[in-house]
Amino acid sequence: NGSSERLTLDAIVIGAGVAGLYQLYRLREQGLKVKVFETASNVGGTWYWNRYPGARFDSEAYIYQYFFSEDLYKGWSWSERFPAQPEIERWLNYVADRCDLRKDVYFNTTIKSAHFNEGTERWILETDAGLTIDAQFVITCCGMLSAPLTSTFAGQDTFKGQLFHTARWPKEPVDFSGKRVGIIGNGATGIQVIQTIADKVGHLKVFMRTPQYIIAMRNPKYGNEEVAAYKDRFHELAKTLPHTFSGFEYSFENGAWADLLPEQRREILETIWNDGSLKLWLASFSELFYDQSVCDEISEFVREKMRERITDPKLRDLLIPSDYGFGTHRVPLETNYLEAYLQPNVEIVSVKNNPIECVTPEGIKTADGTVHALDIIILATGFDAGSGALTRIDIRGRGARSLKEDWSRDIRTNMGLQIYGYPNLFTTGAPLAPSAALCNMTTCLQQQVDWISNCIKYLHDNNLKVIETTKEAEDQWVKHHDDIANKTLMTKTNSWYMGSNVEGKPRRLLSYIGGVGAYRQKCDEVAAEAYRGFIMS
Ligand code: NA7
Repeated sequence: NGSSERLTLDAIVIGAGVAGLYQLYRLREQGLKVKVFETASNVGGTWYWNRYPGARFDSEAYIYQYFFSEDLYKGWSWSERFPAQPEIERWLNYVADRCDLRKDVYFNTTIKSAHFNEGTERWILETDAGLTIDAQFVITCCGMLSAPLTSTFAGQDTFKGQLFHTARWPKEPVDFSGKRVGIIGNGATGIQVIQTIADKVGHLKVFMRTPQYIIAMRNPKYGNEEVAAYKDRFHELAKTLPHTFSGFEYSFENGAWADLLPEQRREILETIWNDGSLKLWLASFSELFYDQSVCDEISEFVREKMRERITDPKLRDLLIPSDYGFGTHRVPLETNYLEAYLQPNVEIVSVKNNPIECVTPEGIKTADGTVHALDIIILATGFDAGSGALTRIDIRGRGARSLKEDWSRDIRTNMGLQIYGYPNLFTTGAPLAPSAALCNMTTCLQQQVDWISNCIKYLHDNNLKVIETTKEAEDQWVKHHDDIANKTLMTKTNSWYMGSNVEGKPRRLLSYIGGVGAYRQKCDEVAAEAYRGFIMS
């Protein structure tokens, strides 16, 4: 608005989601003058934006939690094992209210640029509201999956009906009754939408390029007894979660695949399958991640489970994956997803060999020239993961180097916490740290926020003003990350984890896969050795 208001802060936090709220809490406790800037009109981050039908946790609610306050944990009662978005959004509002966080958040305000001033060694940030902020530290809490791919197809703006990306879903209810609806995308998001709206729409066309392996979500409701039982486990969970492979409750505890007889393996897989959670992926057998023959066997186990529910050979061909392995993509949890395709009003349009060409005023046009007439188009087409939220801000470090340009060549960080050339910029949920399903996000984000907060305290206690990673330490981390990643099957397939869903994006596994517990230990060691690999002045 052209005003030249200026705000001077010790620290600015970008984003008021799971990480940003806790980061604000921690830095305020440490006595810093800190404010959060948030594009949305309220707190919640992912859980504010993703209000599409069927959005819910794939993490058990009682572990997708803050563990810094027993009172906070025990003051909230979940209604089921994997609650839906409205309940999650209410919970984050409860956290904001209970910790009195809202007063330090600027809502409806987007950070457009963040430039490091080498003269003052401080950051200058500009908002879309014309506010200038001068801050010593910048902490990005922008989320791993928060930059939606909203403009995937030519002609989208010519469409006469309604068109929504799932991560920009309107607050007002969408009326599906009698409507011809098309959905593009059947990842974790698309699956949740499809199974939820199939019986509410007139006709549903699912434009499917790659079928998904699935895990049946078992989602019991919680009564007083279940709630009391998980609340009793607060200390145990707080102690164990940070040291597991994936920040979930479960660890690999079934022994080595090779030591077991086929019937023993089968029994273990059946037990885990019947429990229904990401455990089948993240804590059945670690060999799944790197041994092709184990991956093949577990893939066949899941295909068999899918075949039991889908008997029509044509549907089986369309819905059951055959050309990649289970767990090399994110595995979605589902409830009656496959059964949605048994309804007469639901149809699969395979776009594997007949890709979508464009959106027309009437609907979706495929390469064979067919125009599929639609009233509503849903884009469940995913995100520019990991890097997108940061490259959409004009971030400039030493020598005015641009993060967008740096990361257009190669996406690198030191432990996902700092980037060479960008002093006093800390990142959470960033590339090369464990995140998004390879970590239960609350576990990893709290650990990262704690590390950053402790680092800022260390600087303060030692009368230091600036911290930045050395190039060597960043190189070492990238190499360590790649060494582990390249042994896994995840790097041999295409998915957002590898950046392959965004044209031209440098290819690298975006999430650290060495394990959450191991990552934490490495971060702690660096801190204990007076921030080895970082220069402080
Ligand atoms: P994903 O997992 O990236 O899924 C995107 C889906 O959109 C996937 O099925 C894609 O098919 C499909 N897609 C994208 N572009 C096209 C085009 N041009 N044509 C056809 N189909 C297309 O995003 P989600 O939102 O489901 O999940 C992201 C993460 O959020 C999830 O993993 C959880 O961690 C939470 P493709 O597989 O590329 O053939």
